[in-house]
Amino acid sequence: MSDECIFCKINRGEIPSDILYRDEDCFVIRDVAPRAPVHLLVIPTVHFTYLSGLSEEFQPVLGRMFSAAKDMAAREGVVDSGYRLVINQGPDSGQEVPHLHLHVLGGRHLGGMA
Ligand code: DGP
Repeated sequence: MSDECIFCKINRGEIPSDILYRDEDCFVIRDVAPRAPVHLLVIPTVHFTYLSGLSEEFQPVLGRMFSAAKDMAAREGVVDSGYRLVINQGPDSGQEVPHLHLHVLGGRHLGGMA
């Protein structure tokens, strides 16, 4: 946990947010500035910024995040139309929040990769 991290504050309930899904490893919210009709964030409850900071014992957390993303895509009805999973890492990616998270984007044609 980080005292100042927005996503840790949401996890602790200090910033109100609709939690769409939660398990022991991660939770899911809607992005505050959606770039597609479906734009969810899958966020690990453990605070770390980069995949490179993830020790081996936390690797199952990544599996749980991808599983949550898949399940949420189904709940949002975008499995057949397709969706995109994005993890931004560091300045060149445009990462704004320094707490690892998985974007789930869908509901429109997303175009090519940047
Ligand atoms: P990234 O650029 O990968 O770090 O994406 C961070 C995303 O987090 C960005 O799309 C906006 C979203 N975001 C930032 N603050 C909040 C917040 O307080 N609530 C919610 N729901 N989303 C937030």
